Amino acid sequence: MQRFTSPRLWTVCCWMFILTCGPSIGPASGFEPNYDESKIPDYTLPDPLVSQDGAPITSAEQWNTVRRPELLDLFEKHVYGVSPKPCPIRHEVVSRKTVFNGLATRSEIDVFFGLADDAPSMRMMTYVPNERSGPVPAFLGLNFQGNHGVDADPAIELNPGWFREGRNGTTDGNKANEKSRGATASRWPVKMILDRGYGLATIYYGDIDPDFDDGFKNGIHGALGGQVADVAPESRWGSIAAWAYGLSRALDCLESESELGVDTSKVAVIGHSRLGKTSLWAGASDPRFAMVVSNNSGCGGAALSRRAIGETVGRINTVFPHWFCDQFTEYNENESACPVDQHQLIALIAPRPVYVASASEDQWADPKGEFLAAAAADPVYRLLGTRGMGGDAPPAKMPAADRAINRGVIGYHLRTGKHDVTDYDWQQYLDMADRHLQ
Ligand code: GTR
Repeated sequence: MQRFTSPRLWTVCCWMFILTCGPSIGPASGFEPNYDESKIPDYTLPDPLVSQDGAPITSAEQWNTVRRPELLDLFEKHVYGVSPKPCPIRHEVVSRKTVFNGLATRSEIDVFFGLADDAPSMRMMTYVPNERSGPVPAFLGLNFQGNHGVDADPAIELNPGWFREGRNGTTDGNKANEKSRGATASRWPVKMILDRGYGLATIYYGDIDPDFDDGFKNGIHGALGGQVADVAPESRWGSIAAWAYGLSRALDCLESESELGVDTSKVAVIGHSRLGKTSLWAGASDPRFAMVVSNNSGCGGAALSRRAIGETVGRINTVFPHWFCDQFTEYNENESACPVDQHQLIALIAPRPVYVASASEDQWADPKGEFLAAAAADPVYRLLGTRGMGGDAPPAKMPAADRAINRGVIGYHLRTGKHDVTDYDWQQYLDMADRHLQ
C-alpha cells in the first residue's frame, strides 16, 4: 500500500474520509469501534425481575407497582432525562385532501405545545383509508426529512425549519430544498399501509427539537425547559426524550380530534435509528402506545450497552451530546456502572407488543445486541401472562437473516442489507399489527 509522505496531504485525506463517511466512523474522536465478539468486556446484565434492593419480582402486581416504576425512574435519571409533565395542547387543521385516487384522506395539522398564542408547534400529517367502518389502527412515527420527504406531492408544504445537511443535495444551508420532496418515500410505503387497513401519522422530528447541540435552547426544550428546573441538571431531558414527548402530544391530538379517524387505543409508535431509540422511549414512558417498533435503533435504543460493540455509549455521547441526559456520560467506557441496560427498556413496554428489527450490514448498531436485548426482556413478558418471543422460551440463537420471529408478543428480525427501512421491514410490522391490533 502506498504511504502518504506529506503530513498536509494526510490531514486533507483524513478530513475527506471523515466528511464522506459521516459520523459513523470517526478518527476525529480517536474512536476505533470493536466488532470482535471475543473482545467484548465481561458483563452481567441487570435482572429486570430483581428490584434495586435485591428482592425478586414474582408477580404482575410487583412488576407494576415496584419494579416498573423503579426502572422507569432509572431510565429517566440515568439515560434519557426527566421530561416535563404533559402540557395542554391545541391544534389547527391546516389542510385536508383526498389522495391516491380516492383511497385515503390526508390531513396536515399544526399541534401546539401549550395554549399560548406563541406556543411552539409541530406539523403532523395523517393518512386514513376512506373505506373504513370506523376509526382505524395506525402507525405514528417521526421522520427525518420533513413531511414533504415522505410523499412527493407538491401540495405538502416544504418544511421551513432547520435540517441537518443532507448528503444527497436535499438541503441548502440547513434548509430543505425542492429535491427533498419524496426523498424518504421508500421508508414510508404509505399506500401499502393504507391498503392493509391502517392509518399513518408522521411529523418532522426537527419541529419538536432541532437535532443539534445548542444547550437545549431551541425547540420545545426552550419553551418547556423551565418546567424541569427542579430536576438535577444532569438528569434533565435530552433530545430523544423531547422527541418522545412530541410523540405523546401527537397521540393527545389524535385522541382529541376524532375527525382524523384514528383508533387511538391501537396506535403503534415506530421509528428508525435515532428515531427508533425515540420510539422505544416513547413506548416505555407512555403506556397508551399499543405497540412499539424499533427499526435499527442500535446504541441507546434496542442494543445492549454492555456489549460495547460497534457504537458505544462513550462514542454516542461524544458525537451527539444532546441526545441523552448528562448523567449518561458517566457510563462512557464504563457501561457496567449504569444501573440499567436496554433489555429493561424493552421490558418496560410489556405486555404490549414490541418489534425490534436489525439489518445485517448495520454492525454499527450491533444486531446481535439488539436480538439479545429483545430475548432478555422475555421473562417480564411471560410474568405478565404473554408468550414473550413465542414458544416455551426465547430462542437461544439469533434467527437466520430474513427469518422473522413473530409468533409471540416480542418480534425480531435481521433483514439482509443496510441501515434503512424497507418494504420487507414494514411487511413484518404490518403482520405483527394484524395479529395484535386488528
Ligand atoms: C448514527 C448514530 C446512530 C444512529 C444513526 C441515525 O450516526 O451513530 O446511533 O442513531 O446515526 O440516527 O441515523
